[in-house]
Amino acid sequence: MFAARYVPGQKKLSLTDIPKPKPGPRDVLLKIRAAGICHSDLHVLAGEVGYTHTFTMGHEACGEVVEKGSDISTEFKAGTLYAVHGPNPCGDCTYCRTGFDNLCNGPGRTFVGLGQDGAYAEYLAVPARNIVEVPKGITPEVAAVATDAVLTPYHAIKALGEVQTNSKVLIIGLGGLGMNGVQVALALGAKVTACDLRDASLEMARSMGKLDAINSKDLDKQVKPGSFDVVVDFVGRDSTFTQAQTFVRPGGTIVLVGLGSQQVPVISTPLISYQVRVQGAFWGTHQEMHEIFQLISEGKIKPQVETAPMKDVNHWLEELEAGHIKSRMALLPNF
Ligand code: FEH
Ligand code: ZN
Repeated sequence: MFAARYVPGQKKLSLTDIPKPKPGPRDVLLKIRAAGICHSDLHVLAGEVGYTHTFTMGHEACGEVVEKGSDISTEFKAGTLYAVHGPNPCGDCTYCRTGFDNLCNGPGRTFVGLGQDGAYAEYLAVPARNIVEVPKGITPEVAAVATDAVLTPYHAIKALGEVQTNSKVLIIGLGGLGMNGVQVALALGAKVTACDLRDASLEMARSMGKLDAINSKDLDKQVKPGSFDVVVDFVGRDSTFTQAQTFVRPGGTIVLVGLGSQQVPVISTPLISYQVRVQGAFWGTHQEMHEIFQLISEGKIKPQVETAPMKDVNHWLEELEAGHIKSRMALLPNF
C-alpha cells in the first residue's frame, strides 16, 4: 500500500509501497478517507523532535473500519466514518484512568503518526478503543482536521482556560487552530477578542460571530493592559507570549498552545505580583473528541478545510511551511 514515511535525516517524506498492516487482537484496520496536515509535521521533518526510526506520518486521521481484531466484538457499519484519537492512550495508566488520557504515559507510548505509523497511507491499524464514530453529515476532511485543529483549541480553552459564559478571552494567532479557537470560545459564551498580523485572517475571524478582531500591532493602542481573564497564545513566539503577559488580568490564565519557538520569555515581576497562571496545552482527551463532534454537528464550529491529493503530501508540507495554506489542509487518498 502507499505510505508517506518519515526517514531520520531526510527533509521530505519518502513515498513508498509497504505491506498493508494487520490489525492486532484489539485493533481495527481503517481504510483512510482523509488525513490532516499540521505544523507539528514540520517540526518532525526539521529533526526537532529527534525520532531515530522510520514511520508513516499523519496524526489527523479519519477512515472506515474494514477489518477488526479477534478480540473486538463491536459491529462497525460499512461506510461509517471514524476519527482517530491521536494521543493513542493506553487506557490503563493513572493518567488514562483519571481523565487525562492525552497525557498517557503508558508503556512505549507514542502518538499516531508521530513516532508510530499514521494516516498518510491507504490503511492504518489502531486500537479499537481509540476511534470515535463521526456523526453523519461531517465530511472525512473536516473529521480528520478536527482531531487536532479543533480538539487542541477546545481542550486549551474549555478544560485548561476554564472559559465559560462572559469570560473575557483574547485569542492570539488566527491560523488553523486559532480560528477554531475563536469558534470554541464563542460557543462557550465568551466575550472574544482575536488578534493576528494578517488582515485577511482578521476578516475571516469577523465572519465567525460577534467579536473584536484587532491587528496585533494595534493591540496596545486599542486595549487596556490586564483586560482578559484568559489569553490563548496559538503562536508561541517571544512577541506573542509577551503580549499575552501584558493583556492577561491579575489572577488570570495564559494558555500556551503554539510551538513557534522552543522557549518563550517569562517576565517574572508582574507574573508573580499579579499571580498569573501559565498553562501548557497538549492535544485533547477521548471524551473531548465526542464533544467537538457534537459542536461541529450543531454547526457551532465550522472548521475551514482545503483538500489535496495525498500523493502530493511533500508539496503541501512545503506550502504549509511557506505560509500559503490559509486555513487547514486535509489530504485525500487518490490511489
Ligand atoms: C503533536 C506533538 C507534539 C506537540 C504538539 C502536537 C500537536 O500537533 C498535537 O496537538
Ligand atoms: Zn495511558
